[in-house]
Amino acid sequence: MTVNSAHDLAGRREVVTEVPGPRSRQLQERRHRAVARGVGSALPVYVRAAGAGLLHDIDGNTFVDLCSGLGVTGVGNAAPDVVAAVRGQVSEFTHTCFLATPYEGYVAVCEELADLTPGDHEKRSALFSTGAEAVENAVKVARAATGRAAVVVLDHAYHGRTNLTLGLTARNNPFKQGFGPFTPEIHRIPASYPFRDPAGQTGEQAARRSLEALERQVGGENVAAVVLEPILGEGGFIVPAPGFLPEIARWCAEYGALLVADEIQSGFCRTGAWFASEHEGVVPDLVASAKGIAGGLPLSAVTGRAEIMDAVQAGGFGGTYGGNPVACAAALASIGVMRRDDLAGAARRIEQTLLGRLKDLQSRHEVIGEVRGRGAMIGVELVRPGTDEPAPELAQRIVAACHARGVFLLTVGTYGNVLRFLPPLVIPQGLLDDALDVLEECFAQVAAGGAG
Ligand code: PLZ
Repeated sequence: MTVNSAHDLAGRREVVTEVPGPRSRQLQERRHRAVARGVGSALPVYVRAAGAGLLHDIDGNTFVDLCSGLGVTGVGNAAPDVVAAVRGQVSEFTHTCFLATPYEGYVAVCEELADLTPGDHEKRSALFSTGAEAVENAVKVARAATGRAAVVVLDHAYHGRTNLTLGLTARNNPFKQGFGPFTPEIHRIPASYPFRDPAGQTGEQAARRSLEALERQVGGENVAAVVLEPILGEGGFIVPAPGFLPEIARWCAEYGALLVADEIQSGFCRTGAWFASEHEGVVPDLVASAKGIAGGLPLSAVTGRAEIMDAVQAGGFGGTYGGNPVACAAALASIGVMRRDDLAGAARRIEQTLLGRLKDLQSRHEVIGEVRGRGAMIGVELVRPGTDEPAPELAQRIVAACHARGVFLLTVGTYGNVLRFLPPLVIPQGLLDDALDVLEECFAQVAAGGAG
């Protein structure tokens, strides 16, 4: 590969200034005068370059990346194949609008989606730019195809920040506060949250309890779709108890409601399979994907059964940028890398390393309530010792201590108390091991009462 990209920058974790460093702090001041307060940044170090598991900032610090730009750069940042495909495409044409004059890349991405998403039935796809747009369009499809209005979502769900998807999202602050009213006919049912559910409750029991309430309150025959994340992402990397997803799928089939899997964060090899629904053999009617699909370029999709997707009238889908040619080229290159380098296998290896090391850490620290997740999507839920009370301040202290030492990870979860491990799937083993060594030090330091 002749392309030069930051992907291949040799490097290791290195902190040479305070974090954030002086240049980042200067930029941060500039930012405060220009960028709206509502837009946050978890770690305000300004990035200069990024590669396969490393973030290089403008102060000369290098961080191990356990975030992947919120689960986007699974193939790595500036991945050489993606860079080459994007360069090739931008020099041919940057945009026509598929609604005006089409191009092959769009069709090819939809063919890949038909091939890769669960189920071997005939499928159709429509492309958009953001995850929220994909979810929003999946709801449109479900309503058009069923002629019903009600949409059912889970507690702890996150589906986006547009008005409809905020309505679907569970958490009020900071996502929804002040932004309502939201659209009607959204109904929320309890999720399966094994760490917090009654001991011994099976996934099927959790689903039955939620669905019985739904039948009483809404009526199964009024439900257009159940929209769910097969692994709850922003809600805290919650893996439902086995049997929960299959029971919801069974119920949807019984009532003629559609099962919409929001695989925006869990899709494209992230959990050790192409899509997380596969772990329980669930075949959703519609799949929303985004994030990992295109190596950092904005692209999203709704993929589903041909007859359901085609219930939408000609011209019923659109958007100026949906399926932009540069984003499609990036997606085709990213999918090629995932296939060629077996990144689902890579995610399973990351899972082994993370679960092994983190469960070992759990055996030594009472504040670790649960270690959970699949593939390269692993969460560590922190609690006050001897209880299941969330410990968000502790999570913040651990994360701050990691940042100061050059390991970039975030917290996640409804209660803000889950450490979030979401590394690029191509992260070298050495970097992952190093980041976990640092994490152990941070736990020891924080446990000993040290400052972050
Ligand atoms: N569905 C499952 O994880 C995006 C949110 C970042 P967009 N998650 C990151 C933030 O705080 O805004 C997400 C997701 C799931 C939908 C979305 C929305 O995708 O591309 O951010 O619109």
